[in-house]
Amino acid sequence: MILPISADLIAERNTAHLAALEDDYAALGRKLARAGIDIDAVKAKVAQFSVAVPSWGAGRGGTRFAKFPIPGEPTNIHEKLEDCAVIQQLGRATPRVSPHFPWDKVGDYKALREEAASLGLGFDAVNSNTFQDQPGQPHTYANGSLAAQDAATRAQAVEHNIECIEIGRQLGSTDLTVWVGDGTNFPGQQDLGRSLDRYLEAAAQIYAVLPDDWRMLLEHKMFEPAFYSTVISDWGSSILAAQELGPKAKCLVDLGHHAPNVNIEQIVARLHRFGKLGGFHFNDSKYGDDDLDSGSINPHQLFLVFNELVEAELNPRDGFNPSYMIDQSHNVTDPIESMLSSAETIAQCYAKAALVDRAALHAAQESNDTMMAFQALRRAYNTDVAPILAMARMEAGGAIDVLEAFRLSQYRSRKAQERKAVGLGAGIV
Ligand code: RM4
Ligand code: MN
Ligand code: MN
Repeated sequence: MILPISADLIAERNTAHLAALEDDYAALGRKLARAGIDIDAVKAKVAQFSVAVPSWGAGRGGTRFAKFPIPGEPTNIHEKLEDCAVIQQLGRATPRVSPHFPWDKVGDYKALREEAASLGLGFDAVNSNTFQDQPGQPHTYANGSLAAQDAATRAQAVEHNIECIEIGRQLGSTDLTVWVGDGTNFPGQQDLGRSLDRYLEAAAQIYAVLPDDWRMLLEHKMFEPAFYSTVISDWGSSILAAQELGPKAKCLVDLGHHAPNVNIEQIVARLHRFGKLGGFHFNDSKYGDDDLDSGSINPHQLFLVFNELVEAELNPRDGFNPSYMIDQSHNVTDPIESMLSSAETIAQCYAKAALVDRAALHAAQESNDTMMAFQALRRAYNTDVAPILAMARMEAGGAIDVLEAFRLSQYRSRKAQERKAVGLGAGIV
């Protein structure tokens, strides 16, 4: 396996940081031991935690107004895989890539799978795209896809999802994530009940061909591109649809897809209660589906979400095995740096949630001791777990200081010499 960053560079920088890391790790280990926690056990948990990266996240994102590409940005799935390999090589928490079709379309998927494997990567959930028209496509998605009034448009959208399953089988995926842009911009534009009927009927056709060991992940979103209503607007619509479709249909929660201030950790708990939590898309936001870097605005919310995910892990229902993915749009940073930093933040929140003294929390909850229940969470949240992550990363072959190693490698400027420039324009990717 030939990885993109020099192993010597990583080893040299790790040697320089090792004494300080060992010191910090030992100090934290003593502190945790006083609370009855074995730091090596927490490190072992963190070492097996992973989150997928989206192939499209490797490119610079944009807004409706503009996109500002950087030199050396990837222009196709092969270059995106190479960038994802950098993230995994340095950070060791992102071994899988989630592809999006037709953005990542190639002629030979067996070869693509081998190419990914040669870079130390596998594939995660496949994402279908029926929110954009493609050149030469017979029917437009201007008025929706799975919920469109036009039967031929719906059939085309179903067909595309079935093709995604077929591609995913070749890539080794076992999840199909379905997010549709269907909805309306005007009251009265569509019948709210009938559009859901059409969605359910079309989704059932996809579900009918889903392999036995696959899941169909329904991703809700309350707005954008439609601003008055969306067909799968919230977790309620999502779970109803998933329940109607069957056991292989689950709900996927994207942090940015709710009204402001919605209690997302409670949604996680609710979906889990009914065995329907299938996946999670991590990002952060100030206003809506901003797709900012995870934990950059509200790290406490991310921790509280993980607190519920860890509770769910300890009380599994219906084979709890959520698919975790970063879903961000990197408009002003180098996407590799953002994903390195985000994967670390996400794993930190997981580690903090794993530190929560569950016995103390549950006892306080049982006795209505609100302050001590809150303190059980606060103690974990206030613990700086960075040495645990860095140690786990280093032991797995990654870099103690991921951003430093990335910058020293000059990877991006090397790619700027090799890769052709990406086009200008607006858009999400
Ligand atoms: C949507 C949603 C989907 C993602 C697209 C690009 O808002 O988050 O998960 O595939 O954006
Ligand atoms: Mn998403
Ligand atoms: Mn989104």
